[in-house]
Amino acid sequence: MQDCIFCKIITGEIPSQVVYQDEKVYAFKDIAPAAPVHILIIPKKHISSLEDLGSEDADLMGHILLIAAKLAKELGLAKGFRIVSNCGDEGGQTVYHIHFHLLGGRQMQWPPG
Ligand code: DGP
Repeated sequence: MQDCIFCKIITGEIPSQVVYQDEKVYAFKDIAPAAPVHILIIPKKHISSLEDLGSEDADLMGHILLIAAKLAKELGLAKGFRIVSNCGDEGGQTVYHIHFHLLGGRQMQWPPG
């Protein structure tokens, strides 16, 4: 999508620190890390947010979660980690290309802010 910063990151138009990619998924370091490990995992297909998912995206979402667990293992997050997807303004979403935050390397708190 033309004005989407994450679509521009996927194409390389905006630089990023990639940690993983395959034909369907791109994962890169968050520009403003909220934890020692903070990776964003996104589909290469533009989907605005969780509420825009269709049943045809079920395999893609499953794939993303499997990649998240694989990256957590590779990045040494053996003590635990958190996956977050903010949805909509009140959910705290600021970039409208669906993404999953992989956070780890410190004790997480609950409830989140
Ligand atoms: P959210 O607030 O859940 O929509 O998360 C958006 C995240 O995207 C936020 O943690 C900061 C990150 N981000 C925004 N712009 C860029 C960018 O240009 N590069 C990178 N690496 N991350 C970005």
